[in-house]
Amino acid sequence: MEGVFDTATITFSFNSELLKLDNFKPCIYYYNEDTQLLEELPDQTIKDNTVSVNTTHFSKYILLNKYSYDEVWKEDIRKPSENYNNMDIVFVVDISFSMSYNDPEYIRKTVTNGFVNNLRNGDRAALVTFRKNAEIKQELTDNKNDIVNAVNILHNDDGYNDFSGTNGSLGLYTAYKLFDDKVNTDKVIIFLTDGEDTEITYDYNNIISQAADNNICIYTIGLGSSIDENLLKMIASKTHGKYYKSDVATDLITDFDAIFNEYTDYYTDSNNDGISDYFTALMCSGVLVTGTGKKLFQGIPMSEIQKNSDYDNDGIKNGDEVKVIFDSKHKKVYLKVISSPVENDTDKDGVKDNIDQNKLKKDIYECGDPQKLDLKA
Ligand SMILES: [Ca+2]
Ligand SMILES: [Ca+2]
Ligand SMILES: [Ca+2]
Ligand SMILES: [Ca+2]
Repeated sequence: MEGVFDTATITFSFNSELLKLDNFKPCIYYYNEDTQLLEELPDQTIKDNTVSVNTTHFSKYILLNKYSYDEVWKEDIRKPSENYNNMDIVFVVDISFSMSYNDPEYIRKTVTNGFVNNLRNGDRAALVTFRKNAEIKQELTDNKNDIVNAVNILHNDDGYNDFSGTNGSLGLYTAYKLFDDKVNTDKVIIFLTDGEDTEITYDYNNIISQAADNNICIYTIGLGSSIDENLLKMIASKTHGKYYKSDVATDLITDFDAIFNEYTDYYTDSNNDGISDYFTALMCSGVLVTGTGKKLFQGIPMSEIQKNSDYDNDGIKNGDEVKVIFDSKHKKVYLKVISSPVENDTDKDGVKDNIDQNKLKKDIYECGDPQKLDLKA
């Protein structure tokens, strides 16, 4: 396009049959070449089978079904760590009276201690309990014995005193306040409760946004049948954690195992390719995708990827071809592509990736699945 413009109107047309579908909402996105993400343009007008929008910048635009694109980003993915170093973890444990019948055997203690005993050197843990009040039973420490001792002496409320009740918000807030500014440390909370709050001291939305802003990842576990599932799911998804439901106390064993395995995979890079096992698994299952929604390792068994560090054998490690990125503006964890980790000549120009100065020359690679559409201004 020649000349200088202040604004222009872009209009896309689409097959009007699509409007008969339930989950169809046409939406124009701008392809940001720096971040490789698609950005939804504001103030779009849909009329019959066309979508129009005014824009001030000229680049690549694409028309997509908003429902499908949003669907791609539905799953909870932990943010990539700055480095693979240490973790601070706070266990927040419900000791309200109802726990005396929901977890009479104190399986809470066994699973918490199991987790603590398997932490790596340099990791720190803390323990907070809550009922109507919240108590710090152990501040962050790398001394596993101190944590285990604190866990061993916790006991349930008797149901008939000034502190009887459930105030998860206070427990969570107390845990949040325990983190200091130790650098290069991942911050995690495991929040276990068996009931809806009888009292709410702190607004959950505030706690969630503060936790998210400070890169604190919260795993939530709901035990039994009187939990507020929607709340627990929301806390987890907005902080890049995960929600688990334990129907009975023995389910806590599986749930804590799952969280522990995720923790291990998050820090382990078995094939030394610069991508941790946690993210590799998400790439293979098609959950972790590029900014335009392209699935890079999908269909390839994880065992194949893990055999060596350079899947396509072009002399560049997988992790030097794609980077796991967190974009704070759009709150998305995605893959930024330098070159394809599954093709040794990404742009098919006859020059292999390891010596190609312009690996994405044809410039269409990133827009694999949602195909690029021409600007019609
Ligand atoms: Ca790896
Ligand atoms: Ca490679
Ligand atoms: Ca390659
Ligand atoms: Ca090439």
